[in-house]
Amino acid sequence: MKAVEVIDKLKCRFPNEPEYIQAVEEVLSTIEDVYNEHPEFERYNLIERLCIPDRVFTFRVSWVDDKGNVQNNMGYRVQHNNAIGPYKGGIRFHSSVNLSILKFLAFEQTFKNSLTTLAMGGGKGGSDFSPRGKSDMEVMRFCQAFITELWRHIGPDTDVPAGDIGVGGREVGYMYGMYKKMAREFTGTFTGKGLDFGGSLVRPEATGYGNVYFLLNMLATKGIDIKDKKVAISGSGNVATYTAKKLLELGAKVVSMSDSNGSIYVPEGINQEQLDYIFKLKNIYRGRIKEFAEEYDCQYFEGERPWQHAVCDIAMPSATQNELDGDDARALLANGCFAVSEGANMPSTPEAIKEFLTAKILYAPGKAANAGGVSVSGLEMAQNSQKLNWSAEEVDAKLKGIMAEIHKQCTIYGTEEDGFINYVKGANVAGFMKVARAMMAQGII
Ligand code: NDP
Ligand code: 2IT
Repeated sequence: MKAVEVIDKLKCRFPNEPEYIQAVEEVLSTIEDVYNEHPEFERYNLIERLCIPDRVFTFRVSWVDDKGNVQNNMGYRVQHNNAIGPYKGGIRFHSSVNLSILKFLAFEQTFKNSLTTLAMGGGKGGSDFSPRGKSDMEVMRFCQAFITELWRHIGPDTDVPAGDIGVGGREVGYMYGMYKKMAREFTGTFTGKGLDFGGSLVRPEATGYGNVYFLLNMLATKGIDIKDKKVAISGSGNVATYTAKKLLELGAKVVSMSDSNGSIYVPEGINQEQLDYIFKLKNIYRGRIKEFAEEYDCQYFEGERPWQHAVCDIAMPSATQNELDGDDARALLANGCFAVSEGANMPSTPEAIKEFLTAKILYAPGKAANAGGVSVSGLEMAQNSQKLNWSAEEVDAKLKGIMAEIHKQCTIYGTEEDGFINYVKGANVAGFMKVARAMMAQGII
């Protein structure tokens, strides 16, 4: 396999899907050598079968807003690969959602889920519907309309959706309710459910906590303590807020958070009361991060991300894809940043990744660092199958164990001659090998 040739062919076939091509390019460039050590992979044209999703569902979602107007959105589900388990991955509701973004996310999810050690294939879905500014009833009607189309394609052993940007506990609850009604069954077809109806303890916290656990594993390779380290986080949603919560617990200083309108900068680090305010602001009042700056009289950078102005030791991008570019990476490095651990999926552009790898800092790609969320989703599926609930301590201990195992796999496949751990290569090769072995064993299907 020549990675450039595969990519060129994909570009011709899918000319309007830049994020999908970007994600595939990143993986293929790092697995090319390992792939070519296995001529049997090439005989089975494994690479194309792994890059192109098994199937994609596209549908119209029609719903009625509070004024009585009929609204139409697009709905999608990408079932990418189920070689090692049922399709598994979140649902994203955001105005920017399109097929390219969901195909990149489903592709990434396949490798991420492989790394988790659990039996989950990769998928992703969503809509260009934005819950922001909508009433509860509008969100409910939209979720119900979305599921009346999607329900026939999902199931506890077929495809198990969960949350992502714009989809939290409220949206999962509404979607699960409608699914249950249509399918006439109460099974673990969604994860991230409420605790009263099959949800797992620690699932809301899992992505943020898991990212901090992964970071601790990385820091341990250099004997660095997290205490008093300055951390810049982007976003102020599910992943960002629980990342901040765990960091505060461990004595680190969270100096920045953001939303799509701008970022706050608190050089001395936000305190617990201020973090509680952000939780309420984002989850109850659904307000903007600017209101934090007004409440606590701190610096606010309208329309800017944290990377250029927040002086930090560690960066944890936790908002969205391509939110940290080459200039941002150079600014972070110039300010002394020595670790980047990605909460979001593909937040760093290829140019930024190159900067981090050239500088040989600790750099963890999302598919390794943010795998804690889907891992606890896997644990939720296991609890649902057994009709049992595990304690928070039990789930948290398993999460820590899984993140340590993912870190170990990255070091096995990513350690270079001089001892530098290339986590990008490590995660891609480890994730790929398991899926590849399973696909080979199952024949051409
Ligand atoms: P939320 O919807 O809870 O929060 C998203 C945050 O990112 C908000 O602060 C939002 O700001 C900001 N954001 C979203 N889109 C943009 C944009 N285009 N530009 C700037 N800021 C933006 O989502 P999550 O916290 O769940 O997800 C964040 C990231 O983590 C995503 O990349 C997701 O794929 C990834 N992830 C999530 C997991 C999970 O379990 N939830 C698991 C693994 C990864 P605003 O409010 O202004 O829109
Ligand atoms: O990107 C992700 O891993 C998620 N949004 C979580 C997926 C899941 O199924 O829990």
